Amino acid sequence: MTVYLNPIVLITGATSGFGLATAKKFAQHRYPLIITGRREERLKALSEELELLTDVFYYSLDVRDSEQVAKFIEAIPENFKQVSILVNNAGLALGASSAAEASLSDWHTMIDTNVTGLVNVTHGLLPILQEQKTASIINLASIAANWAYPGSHVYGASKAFVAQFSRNLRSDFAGTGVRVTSLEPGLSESEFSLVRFKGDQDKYDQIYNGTNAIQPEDIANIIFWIAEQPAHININSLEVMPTSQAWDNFKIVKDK
Ligand code: NDP
Ligand code: 8X3
Repeated sequence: MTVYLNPIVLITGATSGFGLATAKKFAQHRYPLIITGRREERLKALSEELELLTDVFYYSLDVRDSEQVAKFIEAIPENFKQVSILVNNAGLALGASSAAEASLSDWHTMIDTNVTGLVNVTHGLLPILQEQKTASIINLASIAANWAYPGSHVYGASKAFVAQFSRNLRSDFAGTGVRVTSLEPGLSESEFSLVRFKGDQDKYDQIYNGTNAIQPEDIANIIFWIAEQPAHININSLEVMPTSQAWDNFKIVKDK
């Protein structure tokens, strides 16, 4: 059985955006990879590409389904089992209209994916992570965890869960080798906003055109940097925006 010298990295949502770029980044540095997502054909293609650089195990799964997650963890081959870097990245936003017009099913999907899915994977992996001398859990939260904006309702709240869950895990694992980070990006270009706007390219362009937004490779570099910190350092949270994004005034509305 191959025993790897580099830490084994597990990435959820590796079929696009941040997860895909992060898989490529770790592969360039020869870290063995476990990549997941629902779109199997993309996982297969990515695995074939990255196998030129490192060993890859891919597995198609829906993080919302705790039974699928448990089966997946059981199915990890022995030589990939000792995962020490978990990138909890799978997630999505659906809709950006006011809460009054939002669909309940979209709200459920965001909670099921961003909250339940992340919890499913984390809980399943914890026994393995705790066995490692040093382990990292890097959770993708968002600036929406920290700042309110119209149309963020359940998405922002689901990411606030991720940020607070990360801090709470830190408390539980203080003094152990398990490190936990809440990574909180702002405006970034990926399939994220196409998913959010249900494929509406015009809405996507209205937001991103001319903004010089964060790119998936920027986030991959940051994730790699977090994972590479010396064992006694824990990056608790890291909020990152493109220079073209900043806060605005509080909204003041007149009485009707
Ligand atoms: P993408 O839409 O490009 O990627 C999302 C990934 O999540 C895909 O690989 C998708 O794979 C996976 N995914 C979604 N639902 C599920 C599911 N039920 N089960 C398994 N995998 C799933 O978006 P980003 O790369 O931009 O987003 C990655 C993370 O970063 C998300 O958590 C997002 O909320 C967060 N984020 C994004 C920001 C942005 O502006 N882009 C900013 C801040 C945070 P598949 O469809 O194949 O299952
Ligand atoms: C995504 C960033 O600003 O669209 O998490 O909420 S934002």
